[in-house]
Amino acid sequence: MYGSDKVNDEVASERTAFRRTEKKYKLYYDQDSKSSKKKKRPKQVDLSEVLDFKTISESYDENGDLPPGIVAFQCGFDRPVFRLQNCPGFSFIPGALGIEEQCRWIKEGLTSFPQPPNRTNHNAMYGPIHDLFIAAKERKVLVEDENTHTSLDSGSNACVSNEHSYKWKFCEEHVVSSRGKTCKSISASALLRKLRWSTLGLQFDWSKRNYNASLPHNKIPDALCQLAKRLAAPAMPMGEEFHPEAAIVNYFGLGDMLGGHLDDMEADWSKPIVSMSLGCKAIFLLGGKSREDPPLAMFLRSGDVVLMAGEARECFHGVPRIFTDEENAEITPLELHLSQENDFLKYIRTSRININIRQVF
Ligand SMILES: O=C(O)CCC(=O)C(=O)O
Repeated sequence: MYGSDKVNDEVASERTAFRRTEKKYKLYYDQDSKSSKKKKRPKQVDLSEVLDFKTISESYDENGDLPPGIVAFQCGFDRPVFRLQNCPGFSFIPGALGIEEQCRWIKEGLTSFPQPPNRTNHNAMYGPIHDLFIAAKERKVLVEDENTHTSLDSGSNACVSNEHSYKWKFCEEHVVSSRGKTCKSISASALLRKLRWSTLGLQFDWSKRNYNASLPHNKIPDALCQLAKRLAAPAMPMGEEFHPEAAIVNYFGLGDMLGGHLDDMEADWSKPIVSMSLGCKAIFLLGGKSREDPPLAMFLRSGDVVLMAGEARECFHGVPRIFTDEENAEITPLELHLSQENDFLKYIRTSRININIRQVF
């Protein structure tokens, strides 16, 4: 594509209603705080139009009131499931996961889910990385091992992938300093901050935008499978059971966003995507079948679950913003539960994890 076409395309895509709403909520900083030495201040954004299912749920519990266009169902949970009249197949279950469940999946999301054979965004660069969270906790450094006979200390990541030959190993900081500038290295904590996704069950191949059954994989862990089946129930076609076959785990840090997209690589769109939110509050945009349809913005909090099935599977959606600043982070209950587990707490105070579970076939 010629450069000018690309520029024109970008300008055109910013004109879509979805893109404009993304830009409205995306994190920007105040100009003056950017250049000064003071802490950067996030630009104030008007959140008055963002749908808040927490307050909707509270007022529904109190007096049965619902805003226009929203309906509530009792679907065998101890709380109502909310639906939108003009988006069939979309369901929102505020606070579906209790605090202990949230803590459990935050921990798994950081420890077992990114473990090989599950792939992460780091695979392309470093090959499979084992025990990233532990390495970050132990302040280790991932080092390119040019000499296989070298005496780097522990945690072998040496591997050969389809694309390249990799020999990266975690080692102690002092080993790297003693080797000087001759080796490529990156700290485990920087890699943890840069972790964007991991894939469970059938592995999703982002380069081909498809599931690749020939890639080595483990089944979705049974506890996650059972939870997804229970959560999927309100969105399942009558008499059918959800079969979780793949999950994508998204990790969001300060300023990260997930652009508007469709999840269209699964065979049967009558089956829901079960999407669980953990950690910092976020804004979710639910658009229509065209990027030109103005999306509806709603808050997603830790413990909330969204189901997208049927027609809702054809709707563009994305996450333009997470709130890591103290004013909006709202993770106090998690802080109390994780107070003994400082490394998890440190991570989740400024991050969000989304686990979305899919039936592929
Ligand atoms: O982070 C979220 O809540 C949405 C994730 C999502 O849309 C996806 O992974 O396809």
